[in-house]
Amino acid sequence: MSNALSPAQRLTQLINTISEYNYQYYVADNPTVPDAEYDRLMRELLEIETAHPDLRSPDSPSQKVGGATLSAFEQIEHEVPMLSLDNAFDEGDMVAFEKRIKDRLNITDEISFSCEPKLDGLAVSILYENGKLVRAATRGDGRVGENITSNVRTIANVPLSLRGDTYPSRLEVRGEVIMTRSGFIKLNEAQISKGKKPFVNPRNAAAGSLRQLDPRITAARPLLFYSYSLGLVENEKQPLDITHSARLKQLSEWGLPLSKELETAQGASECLTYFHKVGELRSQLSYDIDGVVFKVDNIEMQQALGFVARAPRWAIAHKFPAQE
Ligand code: 5U1
Repeated sequence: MSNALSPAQRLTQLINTISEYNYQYYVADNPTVPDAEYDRLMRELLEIETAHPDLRSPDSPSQKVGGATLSAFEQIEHEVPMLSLDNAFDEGDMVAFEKRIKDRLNITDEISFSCEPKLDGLAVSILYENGKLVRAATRGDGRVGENITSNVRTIANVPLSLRGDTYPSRLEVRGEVIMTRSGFIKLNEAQISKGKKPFVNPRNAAAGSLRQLDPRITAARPLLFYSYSLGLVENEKQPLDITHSARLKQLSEWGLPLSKELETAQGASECLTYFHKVGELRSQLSYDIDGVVFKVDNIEMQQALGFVARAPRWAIAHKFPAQE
């Protein structure tokens, strides 16, 4: 009997291998394959798909190039609203934030916070059903956003399929789409050389790139996505962790990218240390940030604290002074 794989079998093998390399590169920050080998596998995959178009699947890495042009963006109602954040501008605001939480929960113990950079991009919600990316939407007004699925599918570090088999059957992941500073500079050089108007900053460039009706244009733009929370969760196969920080870590195990600067801190004083540390790092990061976000790490405490208007009582954005 021959050991040769059928085109369908080889294609499945290539999709799995390339998806794993993408995970190692974008999420685990541990590139495991030389570019030349990656390109060779990608070429082989494209050759099989060209020879057997019926075998082309929507989760193939080849589908990152962008599909058909849209005539308009459809409106999508978020099943779980996308919230915004209250701001803190100084140490006093942070101390008052912690005090409000302790008073409301009637506790004196130190609160554990998840500490995250506040990426200066566009908030996006991505829905996975049975591990497959089925929909992505902008935040819009928090209740209704725009369907930008075709564009989000082209973002290099957004997995089209989740890893493993422990993810809930419906899982919504929220985060920020950004353009790196180096990608922004290159894009603007290309804009200028084509006689086009340059973008004002990476945030505007990311926003403009996501609002393209032709996903092939989005695919050519250097966008990245970083997760910061969960939205809708249905039919968990295993209970979700009881802390926000562990839930984020779980997202990365399912293949979703996280920013590297995530930490936890005890109390407002450690939060302020994190604020100053990330402030020092700010100019060296590959993307723009406009502050840091602190979230009560314990999910039960988050639930007990609830919301005021559209902002949770359990989170705050500590903004950096505006930069040129
Ligand atoms: N890092 C981070 N950015 N950010 C923005 N976390 C985070 N959380 C947000 C927003 C609007 O909203 C929470 C209420 C989920």
